Amino acid sequence: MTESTPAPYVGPTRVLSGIQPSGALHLGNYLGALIKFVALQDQRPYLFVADLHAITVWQDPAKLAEQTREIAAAYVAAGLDPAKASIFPQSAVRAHAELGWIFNCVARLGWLDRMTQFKEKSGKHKERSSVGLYTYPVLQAADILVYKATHVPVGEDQKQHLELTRDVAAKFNHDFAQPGFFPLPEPLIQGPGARVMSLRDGTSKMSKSDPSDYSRINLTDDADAIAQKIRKAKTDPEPLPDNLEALKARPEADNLVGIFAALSGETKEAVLARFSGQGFGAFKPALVEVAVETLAPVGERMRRLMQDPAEIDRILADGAQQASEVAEPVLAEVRKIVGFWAPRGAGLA
Ligand code: AQP
Repeated sequence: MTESTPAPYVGPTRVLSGIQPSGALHLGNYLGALIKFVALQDQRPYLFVADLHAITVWQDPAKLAEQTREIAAAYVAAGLDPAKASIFPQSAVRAHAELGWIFNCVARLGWLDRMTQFKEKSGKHKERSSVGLYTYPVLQAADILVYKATHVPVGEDQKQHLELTRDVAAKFNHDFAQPGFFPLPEPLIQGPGARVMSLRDGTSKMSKSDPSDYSRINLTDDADAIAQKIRKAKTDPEPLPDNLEALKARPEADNLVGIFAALSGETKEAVLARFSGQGFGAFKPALVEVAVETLAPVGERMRRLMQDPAEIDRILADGAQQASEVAEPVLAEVRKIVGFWAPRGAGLA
């Protein structure tokens, strides 16, 4: 990639992230993203519902708006306060899409060719995938940079996309001779919940699109469903070890220990210190307890919120207004930097 002019970004710290309304949220989304959003809410984060990203694969138009409300409800149910966090649909702030196009002309094909998520999602049918799925990381760069966001809490699967965002920012700053115009945003990934794996296969990511419902715990699962899925989770016959190194060759055990640690706010070492020498017959009931205690109330709040769609719409509309107030001036600056036409004498905003 092109070297950027090394000039620091001088601007406020700004936190931003999003989740796609492409299906039921699961424990991976909760631990990898939602609880981090809540922990950062005093920084007044911008949190969007990524509907433009969701349509990179087919979404039923009759359901998309409802799915969007569901993600907004999950944000609030997880503990986000709309008075602190701006919660909004991505498509309601048009500046994302416009900056996305400009960034399509900044990003290089070679960068996108390296994106592993496209390879995974397109599978054997690359030619039949949408162009949007391919350029998804470029729109993601626009989502972030249109707010000049500096910090992006995400799960580990998004690390490569965040690197691309930094490359886009650096190349834009360099090509248009605007050192420090865009920040190079930092991903916030750390923690035992950064990569939650399937309950059926410790080597694949817990995912909305996994055909097996037993591979994931959905945020809307009730206590019985959570307990049953954990009881049926794949494990091995060995007792838990007393060190992390010994977990490495046991992906399913490693995953359950990581989930326990993330749910209880402990380190994996602390969990092992408590359970080493014990088998899954003892560990799973303890995991059920902490999972039900944490997740069941979130699901319950989500169901209650979904009964008041007008309130969710109000939150989304207010959030979109707040987000536009930040994004529009940045886009206006970008349009000027790129050299787009504007009436003579027109100001920036
Ligand atoms: N398994 C996971 N562990 C930790 N974090 C995860 N995230 C997703 N899966 C895990 C994080 O959740 C946020 C929102 O993800 P998304 O909905 O935008 O898209 P995704 O990563 O594509 O989610 P899925 O479940 O894997 O959906 P499908 O199956 O449709 O591809 C992101 O911060 C992500 O890192």
